[in-house]
Amino acid sequence: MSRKSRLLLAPVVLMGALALVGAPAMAAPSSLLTASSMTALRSSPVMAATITIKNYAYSAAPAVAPGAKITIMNQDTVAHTVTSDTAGAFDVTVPAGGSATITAPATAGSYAFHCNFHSNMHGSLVVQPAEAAAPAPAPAPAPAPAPASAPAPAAGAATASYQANLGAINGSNASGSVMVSVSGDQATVTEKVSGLAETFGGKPYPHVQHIHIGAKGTCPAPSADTSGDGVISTTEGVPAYGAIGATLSTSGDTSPAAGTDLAVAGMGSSFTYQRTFTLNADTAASLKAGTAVVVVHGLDPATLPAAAQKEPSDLVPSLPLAATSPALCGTLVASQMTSMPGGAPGTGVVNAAATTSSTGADVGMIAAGGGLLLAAGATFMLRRKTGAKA
Ligand SMILES: [Cu+2]
Repeated sequence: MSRKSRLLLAPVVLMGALALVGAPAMAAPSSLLTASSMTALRSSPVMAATITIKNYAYSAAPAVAPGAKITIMNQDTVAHTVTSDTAGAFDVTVPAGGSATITAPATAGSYAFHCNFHSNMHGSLVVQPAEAAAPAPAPAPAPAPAPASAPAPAAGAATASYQANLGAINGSNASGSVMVSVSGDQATVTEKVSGLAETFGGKPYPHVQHIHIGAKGTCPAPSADTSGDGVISTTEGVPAYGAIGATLSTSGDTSPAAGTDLAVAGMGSSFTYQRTFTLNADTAASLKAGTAVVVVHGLDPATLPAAAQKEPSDLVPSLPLAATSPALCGTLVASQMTSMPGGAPGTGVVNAAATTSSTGADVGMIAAGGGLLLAAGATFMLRRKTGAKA
């Protein structure tokens, strides 16, 4: 990457860290919400309103008239969307630090909305006819729409395992495999990747990685490149793999809020990742439904078409498009393995191959996965030893 890119990286890491610190401040906007809701009850609907996004939360908007213009200001360092739960009512992507507008629906009602990238972000918009005698009901703080059988598995529930073969996207030529073992609400993710972009300004290239959820559970086809720039951006892939359900960070937060924190990304062209964390209900449900997709981001800019090399990232505009675009993708499918490394890998591998795949490629992947688990176990032991010494 160029020196310019390197200069840009430092503030983003810093902001990422700040965002991380700020993320738990989700409680703060609730008093604001109440105040605004009351305003909405007392006043007639307005023709223009502003919704501010800060710390991964939407501010409340006053009741608006049908067709009102609503400006959305995004104060976060990552992009968000304002997408109506009712398909087609409104949908806009708001770049990091930027703004966008939507037009209120013509039909009065309370419209719940969410962020396509961050499944924990919800809000609602009340559209009220100007002559309405009775005020519309106060906008409820929109409980998350309960995904089918959403509750996280009870503690002590039987272990379930999922595996994904990670395939190259955007010509990354990378490859990898992932296993997710779920026990109760704890998920242990073991991953091995290779062939990714190696350095970023002379330092190991940060590859943010996530479990994306809640969409088709597929990896985007080349036709997903709706902008025609030759690169499937993270946003363009969302209809296939969905929003971020969990961040496969190396430390700290594993929620969607940590999604673009480069400081906790996988580093370099090849790495082994293993971490156990508490699985949120949405991600647990998506895993069960077969719609959870692992995506590893970050391309070598030199491999992009010339014009696309100059484009900003759709997620973090201060970074180049290459930095956040998908490089690896794979759908997590249930396997028959019932225990993690330490057991007899041979048995589990055979079972998994027999039940989840019908192609030679998949069998090869799962067999490789068995090897990877052993390798990961060894690496993990080594790290612990090193850590104890320090
Ligand atoms: Cu992602």
